[in-house]
Amino acid sequence: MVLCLLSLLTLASTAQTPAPRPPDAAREKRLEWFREAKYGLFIHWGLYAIPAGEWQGKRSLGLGEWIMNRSKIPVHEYEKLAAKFNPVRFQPDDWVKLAQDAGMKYVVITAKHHDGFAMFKSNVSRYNVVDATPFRRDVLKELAEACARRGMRLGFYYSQSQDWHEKDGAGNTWDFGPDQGPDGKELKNYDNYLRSKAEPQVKELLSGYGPVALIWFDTPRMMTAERGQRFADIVRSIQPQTLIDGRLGTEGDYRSTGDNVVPPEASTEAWETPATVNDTWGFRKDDTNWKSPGQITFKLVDIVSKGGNYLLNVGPTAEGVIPQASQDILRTVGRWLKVNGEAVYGASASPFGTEFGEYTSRGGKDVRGQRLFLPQAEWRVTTKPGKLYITFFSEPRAPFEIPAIKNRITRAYRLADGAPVELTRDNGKTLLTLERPMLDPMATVVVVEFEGAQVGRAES
Ligand code: FHN
Repeated sequence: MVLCLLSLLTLASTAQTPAPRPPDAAREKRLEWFREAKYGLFIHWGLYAIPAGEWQGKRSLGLGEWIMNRSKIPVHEYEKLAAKFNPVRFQPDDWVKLAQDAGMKYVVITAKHHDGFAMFKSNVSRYNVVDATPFRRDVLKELAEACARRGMRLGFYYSQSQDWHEKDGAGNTWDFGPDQGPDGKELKNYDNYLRSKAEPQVKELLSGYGPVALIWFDTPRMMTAERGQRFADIVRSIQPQTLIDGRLGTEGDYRSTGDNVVPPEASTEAWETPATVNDTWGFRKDDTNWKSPGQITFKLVDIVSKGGNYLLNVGPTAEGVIPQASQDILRTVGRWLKVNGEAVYGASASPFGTEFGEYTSRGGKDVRGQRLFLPQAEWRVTTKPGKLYITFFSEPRAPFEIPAIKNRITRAYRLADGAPVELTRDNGKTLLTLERPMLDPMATVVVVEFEGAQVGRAES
């Protein structure tokens, strides 16, 4: 509990609410499905699943997919993993089915992570799953086909800047020296890497795998506006409807927060939090620090109540199996969503905000030197025309006071079973009395209906 509160504290306090961007009709159109979807499955899968956090008998600390960097593995050694990559238990339909059972509406898989290995057949580099492994199957093609069969949107993660396999890519300092000198001068022929590998591979992804929901760029090192624009132009010219995330290095379609960071306030701008179920993205055999279904449900509703999307990660093993613990957690949340999804999909942010918590008035700073935010986690609110969805994560003090609104409240009921919830009015306040114990101790949603479509805040 203390740990949970601490992590909420740090996460909530790191994000800054950016200035809103000018409206852009074409972008808003592209974003329609994304704003409705709210919840997606991230998949980090690559050669790093083989060492799974251990190199030459030694535990390699950090994220599973960073093992090449953390253990300073030379390219000629790391490359040998490709000859061992044979995930015979890979069942793309099962993966998509898991996402569906979990209530997720889109899938994003690592097409190429920082290690430079392509999980798809590429004509640009033979360092790919078809040409360099005994498996010889185009993983992305099979997943794209399974997604098409099951009506699931699919996006690709592509590490545009860091490529530790290439002498001119960013990030591999142990084989190829630093990317930049102390004065910032570039020491590698970075544009050579971009033009000969990254840009053509992004073209391949947009040309050979059907409709691509989004490209998830990451860690934009040395990404000048001009370089970023080259990628944006590729995306727009091949698939104009494909979304670009917030980590290209130039403006994307939506804002990506830091990893596992949930901002303290709501925003009308489209945004997404990428997050882990345990601590790593790529599989590590020693990482069993799973978040509970209740924690995941809270994070999902918290994010939606602030106007964002939740992209939650799994890290399949080298055999092609998504760890059972993460499957179980995701499916438990999925069962909750089956009953309570109306409060999530297509729902808008809270009109209130007081329930998120508050900045400390004592001038405290968090570990990053930013104003300290003290989050509250008892309840969250999402909205649709004529309705407020109040999700309780712990039993409210009876009676619960609905924050003041101008609209007349007409009725209240539990979303899960439609049972009426008692409403009383007292001195201009509207109070809810929720039966105890709460119907679902993990999270119980009460729908409050009001007159008119949009809620108007009133002075309390
Ligand atoms: O370095 C990567 C990391 O491995 C992982 O892919 C995450 C996912 O958001 N992105 C980078 C760190 O922010």
